[in-house]
Amino acid sequence: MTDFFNGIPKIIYEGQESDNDFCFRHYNPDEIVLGKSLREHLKFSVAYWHSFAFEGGDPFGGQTFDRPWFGNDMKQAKLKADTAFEMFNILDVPFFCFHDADVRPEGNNFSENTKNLEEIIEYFAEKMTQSKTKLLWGTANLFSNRRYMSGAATNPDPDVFAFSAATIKTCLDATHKLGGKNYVLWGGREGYETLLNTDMGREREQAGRMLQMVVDYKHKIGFNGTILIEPKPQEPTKHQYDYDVATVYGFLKDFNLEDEVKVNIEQGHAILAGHSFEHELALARELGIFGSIDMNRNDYQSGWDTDQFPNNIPEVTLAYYEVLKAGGFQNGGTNFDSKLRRQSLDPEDLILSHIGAMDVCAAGLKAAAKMLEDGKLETLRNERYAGWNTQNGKEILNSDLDAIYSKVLRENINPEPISGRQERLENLVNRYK
Ligand SMILES: [Mn+2]
Repeated sequence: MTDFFNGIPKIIYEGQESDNDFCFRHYNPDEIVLGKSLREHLKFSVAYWHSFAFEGGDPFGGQTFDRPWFGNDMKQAKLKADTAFEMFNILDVPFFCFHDADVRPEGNNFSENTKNLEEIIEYFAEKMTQSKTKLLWGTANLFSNRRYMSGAATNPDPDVFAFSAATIKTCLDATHKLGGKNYVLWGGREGYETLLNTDMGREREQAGRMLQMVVDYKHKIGFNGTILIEPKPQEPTKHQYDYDVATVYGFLKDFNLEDEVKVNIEQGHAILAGHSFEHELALARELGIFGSIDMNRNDYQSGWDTDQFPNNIPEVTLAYYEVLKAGGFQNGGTNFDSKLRRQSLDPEDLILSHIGAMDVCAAGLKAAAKMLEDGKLETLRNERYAGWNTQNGKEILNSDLDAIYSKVLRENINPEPISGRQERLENLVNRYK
């Protein structure tokens, strides 16, 4: 046992009447909603990078947090793992996620990185035999080290592509060994800073080829998890090739990967792309590529990817409404890609941030479930399209311009506009709590 979370009890559900800061008010993991427990619906996951590797830096200054595991040796990496698994236990979260660079010391070359990763993965494997917390997904950090400054798969230098591909192999192996449910590719530097030095067509081809290799390797080793791409439009790059769900779908179709790869959708990235979270989730569901979510929120004034913990129940409700309509998570889950503000220095801040986020998500999911069960919203939506279910609607879709032209003349078709009833629907949605 470390003494980092000294005095903080295991967090249990006490309900909305409780006055205790260290309890759940909405998240009762055993509560059954739509035939499934909240634990199974929400599939919460702690993000290793934000909770244990983030030092508190922002564009104006560096480290504010002072954690006993900060440093670059194996002893500290193991202390970090000990503390992480203690937090998983305090929160009773079913999952966690990591990048290679979050968990192992940085080596001087590829073989040192690999040796360090293998040693810490061995340590994780041992810890996981004593823990209820499983791996939601693993990934490779192909963006922080200076070698990736011009991209990983999309780098103009083939040797960087090779280093990246070899690193992904080690991270897929690690994810497979730990029984991960998914493997994520987030192309933090797969884009460009200026078109003046960029061959966009070639870089896109490289990204497609890398993804094909990842999918081939997944099948080769018998990894049953899902391969996920995480869309993000830009920042710090000017442009990323995996801009949003629609762009990623076009990319997957282009490289014949639409049946192999799904998306991991982040609230903050959806906002950066000029969409709402529910837009991205609904589109992924309609396209059949919904995989998992990175739950967080962006600050709506500062306008950049602030990765804050979610705290807005009505927003989260609309997101889980789309998740439930997709049939819920299969391999995916709710990963808190959320970090403390740099002034939140105390160990208890790490716990309280997750308690609040888990409660907000639970309240949102319960409201979404009521909305879906009640069916009023879906009924009103279906009514709006009812014409398409008639013989007339079907005939129009199966017709051609000439025949439709004759029909409009013959039947003197002269449509009357019908209200979209937006305010009525907004009032309705706000009734569910
Ligand atoms: Mn983000």
